[in-house]
Amino acid sequence: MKKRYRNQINSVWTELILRPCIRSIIGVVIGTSSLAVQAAGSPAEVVPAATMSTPYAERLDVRTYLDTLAQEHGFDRKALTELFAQVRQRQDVIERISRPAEKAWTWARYQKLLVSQTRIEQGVEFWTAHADTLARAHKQFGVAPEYVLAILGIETRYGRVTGDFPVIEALTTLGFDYPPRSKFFRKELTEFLLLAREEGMHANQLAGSYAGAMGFGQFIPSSYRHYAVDFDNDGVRDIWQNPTDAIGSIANYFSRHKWRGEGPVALTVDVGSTVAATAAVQQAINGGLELRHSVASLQSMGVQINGLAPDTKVALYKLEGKGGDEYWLGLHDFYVITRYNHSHMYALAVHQLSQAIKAQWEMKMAVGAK
Ligand SMILES: [Ca+2]
Repeated sequence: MKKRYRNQINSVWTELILRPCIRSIIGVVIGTSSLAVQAAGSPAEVVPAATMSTPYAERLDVRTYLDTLAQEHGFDRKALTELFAQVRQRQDVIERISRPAEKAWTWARYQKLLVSQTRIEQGVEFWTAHADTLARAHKQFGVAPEYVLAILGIETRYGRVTGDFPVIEALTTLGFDYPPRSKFFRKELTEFLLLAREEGMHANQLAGSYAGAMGFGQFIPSSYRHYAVDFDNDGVRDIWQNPTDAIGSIANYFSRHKWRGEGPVALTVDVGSTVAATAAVQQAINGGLELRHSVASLQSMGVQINGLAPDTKVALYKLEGKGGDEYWLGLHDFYVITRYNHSHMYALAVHQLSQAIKAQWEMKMAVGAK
């Protein structure tokens, strides 16, 4: 669980939780990396009443942090005090992050929400509008348009739902008043302040998710700093407003996480009930995101796999689909998708949405060619 927050955080969570008006059905989180922050305590436990009444700029822990920030990164100490004097604690941020994880979500439900016809059609629309940029990203980074689109679709409905929390308030609240993840979020707060300075943006004017994920692809500040690219060469990396930069940045993120762009991403496999019940297969199922198994080793357990080399590295997942249990193999690029959001259901939704968008796009192209 510890590393789950390294990269992306928000995704589906934003849409379900931050914008209940848009997704009115749900008040809970689904199986994305957002789950990582759910673990500890109720809001009442994690926010001592005494800290709530003291403005951040006056709190000793915050002042110490700002001292360090000024020393280590050369920020003007007085400007930091002025900035943080405007930062309010956001109880709603703590409430959202503390909400019980929606562990009960089945794959069938998750899939229905994320791999929807609307999201497929909007993906084709976005492809139509940005075909040249997507083709250029494919050429430069080796990531096919449909995968970039699926990320955009699942994270923010192609830029429609990017979060409206002031990022500095979200990250300060979580960094100082949410002990279970304070170290992580305090680091992201530092990254955010560095990012704003580097990009010439006002730190108190930038919006994102409750957890500080920003823009079309919901990059957290450290991801933004490390992976965002200026894909239209205007001198600014803007993944808030600029779809061209957003496309390049997502493709770059995948590329930097060793996306191959060849061979299968995920495959269904047949696991009979007798085989599924064996101790070896039980142990192999849902055993984390790393590709711990080889095709040969799963075959030796009785899993039916065709068309893959015996030494192919895979992970085996069991999912509760609409027609019953489904077994899936995740391959190399499936693992890469999980670097964006540490969840096998997330990766499978991205993969399936990508394939559906691609199929519809090809159909559209075929009709257009006639
Ligand atoms: Ca740019």
